[in-house]
Amino acid sequence: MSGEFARSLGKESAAPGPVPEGVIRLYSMRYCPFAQRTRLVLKAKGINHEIVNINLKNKPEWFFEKSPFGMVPVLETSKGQLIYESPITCEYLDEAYPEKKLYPVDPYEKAYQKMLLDYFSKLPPISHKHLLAIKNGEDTSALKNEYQEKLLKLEEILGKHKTKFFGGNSVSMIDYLIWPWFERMEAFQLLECLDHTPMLKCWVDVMKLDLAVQATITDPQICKGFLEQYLKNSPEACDYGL
Ligand SMILES: N[C@@H](CCC(=O)N[C@@H](CS)C(=O)NCC(=O)O)C(=O)O
Repeated sequence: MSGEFARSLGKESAAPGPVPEGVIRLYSMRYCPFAQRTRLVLKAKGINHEIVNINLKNKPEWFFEKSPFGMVPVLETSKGQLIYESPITCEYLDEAYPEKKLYPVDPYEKAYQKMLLDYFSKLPPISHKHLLAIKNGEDTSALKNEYQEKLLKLEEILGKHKTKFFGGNSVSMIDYLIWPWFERMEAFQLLECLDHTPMLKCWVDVMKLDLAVQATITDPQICKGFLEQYLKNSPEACDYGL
């Protein structure tokens, strides 16, 4: 496994060569929460992979041949197949590498995790708006309340199921798919929203013990530093801390 902490490739870079047999490549960015989903799944399943970091503020032209919208994450196989959109990359990995399945086998349970993901997908845009509002010196209380309210529904689910994780008593796909935004709550200045959701707070604590989470976690202060640079559109943002 290589490339995780490598500097990102920018406009002036040459496209990397073909993906070696027996390896899968991930085009990523060290601070991207969507790409972290894919990195979590790669780690959790112990898949042999390499990472190519992309400078999203100074993208190489060749990257648009890998990713039509110029976004990470994208997976590339040794056959040249390209897979993008983070939930799709994660599901692809779970099916292409079937040992240690992360999605439940039961069709309803799997559908349930996808419905939960659909619900969760309303949260990241709120946290992003919250960050921009702070940057612009605006009042953020309404956004904070909205975020907190959405978290209550997740709290309700944990309470109803009486399980440590969202898919049962061990970690599964849905936990990894939503984790990156919980890791960033401090950097997004939303941590206090967890004060009203004690079971969710416990879930955060147990997630921090997971080895894949530990392997991909970023210190909140470093994440804050990155965000400041990213919001300023600095071409150095994606290599912050290197
Ligand atoms: N819906 C996409 C979102 C991915 C995404 O927003 N990635 C961001 C980085 S965190 C990106 O590539 N941004 C580049 C751009 O918007 O130009 C997914 O789930 O994979």
